[in-house]
Amino acid sequence: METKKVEVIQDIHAENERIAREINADYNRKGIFAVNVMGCPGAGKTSVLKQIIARLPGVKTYVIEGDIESDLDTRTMQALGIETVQINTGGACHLDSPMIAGALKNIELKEPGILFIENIGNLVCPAEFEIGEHIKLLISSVTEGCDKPYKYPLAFEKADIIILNKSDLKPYVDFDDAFFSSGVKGLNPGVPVFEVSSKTGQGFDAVVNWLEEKRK
Ligand SMILES: Nc1nc2c(ncn2[C@@H]2O[C@H](COP(=O)(O)OP(=O)(O)OP(=O)(O)O)[C@@H](O)[C@H]2O)c(=O)[nH]1
Ligand SMILES: [Mg+2]
Repeated sequence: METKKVEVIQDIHAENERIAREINADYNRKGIFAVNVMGCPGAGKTSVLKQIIARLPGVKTYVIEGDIESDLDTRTMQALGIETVQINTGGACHLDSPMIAGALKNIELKEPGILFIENIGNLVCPAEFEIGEHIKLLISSVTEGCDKPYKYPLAFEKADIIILNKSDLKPYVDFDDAFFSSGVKGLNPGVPVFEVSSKTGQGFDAVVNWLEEKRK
């Protein structure tokens, strides 16, 4: 029997974006505002979400936690009474829309509200993949250094809002505010940047006001 080699070339990004559009349309039907939370490992994504959600008592909130392994962050959120589901990628360094579609089978978005999706800790790949979100929230922290916009530009370029976390640690690290700001402005002029501390809660009221305005 003759065998033939068949080459199948798929545009992975195009398929990812097609599914992302379907997910987004479903959110719109349900009155869900979806936030893709990105940042490097340990930037404070989970800590920031705890602070934000605590300031939204009248709003139904849901969380999807993305991690390579473990359900530690999911357990943290569930212990606070927040409806949360876990995605474990088993190695992949970013979430994609098929993964989100799978997770959405495990969480019923019954009431309108906000869905926060904590992406894999990584300052590179998550920015390349749409996952059906309405906005991308990038968390950077002073302990990472002020040069990150220059070295990892895509995440800063694509962000709709940037949170600069761990401001309480500024006295202990060399963080050049002007250098950070001009890096951000060069990539993404006009993006709002909020400086916060998830340890003290400082700066979060302004973040929540911005999110609520954006959701409207
Ligand atoms: N001092 C200080 N520590 C913080 C702040 N935010 C987070 N941390 C600490 O930083 C560490 C990492 O915080 P997480 O919220 O787990 O970070 P993450 O980005 O969710 O981490 P991954 O999910 O592992 O990528 C923890 O020990 C937090 O307590 C902050 O504003 N100030
Ligand atoms: Mg986390």
